[in-house]
Amino acid sequence: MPRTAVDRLAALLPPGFTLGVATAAFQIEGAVDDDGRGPSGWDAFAHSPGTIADGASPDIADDHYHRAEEDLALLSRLGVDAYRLSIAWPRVQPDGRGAWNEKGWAFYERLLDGLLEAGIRPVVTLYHWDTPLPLEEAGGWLSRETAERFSEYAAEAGRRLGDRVDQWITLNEPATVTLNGYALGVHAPGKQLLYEALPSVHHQLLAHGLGVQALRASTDDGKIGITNLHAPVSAKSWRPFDRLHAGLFDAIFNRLFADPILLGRYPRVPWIAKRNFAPLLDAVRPGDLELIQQPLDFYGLNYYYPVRIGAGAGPAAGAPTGHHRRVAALKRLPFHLADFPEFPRTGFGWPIAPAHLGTLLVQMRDRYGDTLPPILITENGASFPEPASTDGPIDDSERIDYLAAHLESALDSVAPGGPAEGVELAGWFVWTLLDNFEWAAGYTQRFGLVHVDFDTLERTPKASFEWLRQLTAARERTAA
Ligand code: IFM
Repeated sequence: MPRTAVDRLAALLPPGFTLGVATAAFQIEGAVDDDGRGPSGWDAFAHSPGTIADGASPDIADDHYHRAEEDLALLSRLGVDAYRLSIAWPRVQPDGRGAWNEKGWAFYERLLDGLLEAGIRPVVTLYHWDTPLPLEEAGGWLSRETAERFSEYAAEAGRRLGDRVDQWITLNEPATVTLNGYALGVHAPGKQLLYEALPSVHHQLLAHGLGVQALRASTDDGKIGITNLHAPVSAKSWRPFDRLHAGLFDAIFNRLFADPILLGRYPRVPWIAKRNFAPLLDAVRPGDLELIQQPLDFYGLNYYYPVRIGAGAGPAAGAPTGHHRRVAALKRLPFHLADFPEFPRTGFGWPIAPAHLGTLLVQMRDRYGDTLPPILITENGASFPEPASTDGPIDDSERIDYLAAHLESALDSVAPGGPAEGVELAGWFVWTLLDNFEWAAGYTQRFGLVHVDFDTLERTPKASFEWLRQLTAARERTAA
């Protein structure tokens, strides 16, 4: 009998490979005023005029806080090995310092218990961008003190939840926080500081290092890692200035965050921008880099699309891919993101380039060699235009194709004889379970395996949900 595409893909999965789905608290929980939660920098930003594409509010989002049981049932039906969620720091510590909010912790305890009962391993991100507002107002990641506060929060999370968490992720995508939040101002906290945003890199990395130490001291269980966003970067042309700026973007986007963690040093930057990095070096104190380079159990990697860079601000000085605002800082950038006319695009306009995920894994091995822990692809997924409401499953075949092609590219790349042979690829998480509040894009970009009607909050699994369910089931059949 001929094997289906799902069976073929399942047969490629190595034993012990984790199949999971990921979410983030701020994008799904809603209930922003419930049970003692404090406001975050993102609440404040999203309620400022003009920041969110559809002018939407994150206050309800998917109302997951009140519908966690229903969402747990969906996860259970999906048959995934692991679920990556994040804790909203302002829900468990409204001021970002001092008193803990017991009701907030109780919510996460219930959630983790529910996952364990369903046989799903919890993967917990401590920081997925929702800084408690008082900390943001005191400087957020521009202030070294935020790293100290984060380490207290990490210690408490380890103490309370350590016996239930399988894998801890300290921070999610510090690059996005620095670039979109502090350099360009298209995310919270909306600052347009360009290179003056660089201290936020160092303080987040410091928070990571301190957080790893705090978790190791407060819990014996659980593996620990961080999640970085990565993209293979190429130049728009062979012209020296395009290549220099591609190197600069690569240093800023990829190496600035991975090198200190894995190699214990900041990367070299091309001469064109050397002077601009003074604010970063000024933030570094003796011993910091040793602290940042903590031994890790895994390295979380998020991949969505490759990047092509050209010198100069670019004809339209357009917003970063998928962002609606043309903020002033963009016009001052010395480079721009160039098109990929050869690739189809997602709803966000992101190029669909699965082979580049394989390339990225090769790059990680070449750059970091033996210092590279096992890699977990902690996010991979795509948005496509889908209706606001639906009577039945949406046939999101483009998403299925995107997911299958990316998973296959990653597996082929690390397989014996593959170009990234030697990289230990431990798992892959789909972004994301539910359509949700997609940051500055509001509710305009649907990434979910499950459709959410944002008026009724009704959940309807899409065809891609059924595809992932079949993949998890097929793997069990293959193993049997
Ligand atoms: O929704 C985000 C997520 O919060 C972080 N990584 C990228 C996703 C898609 O934009």
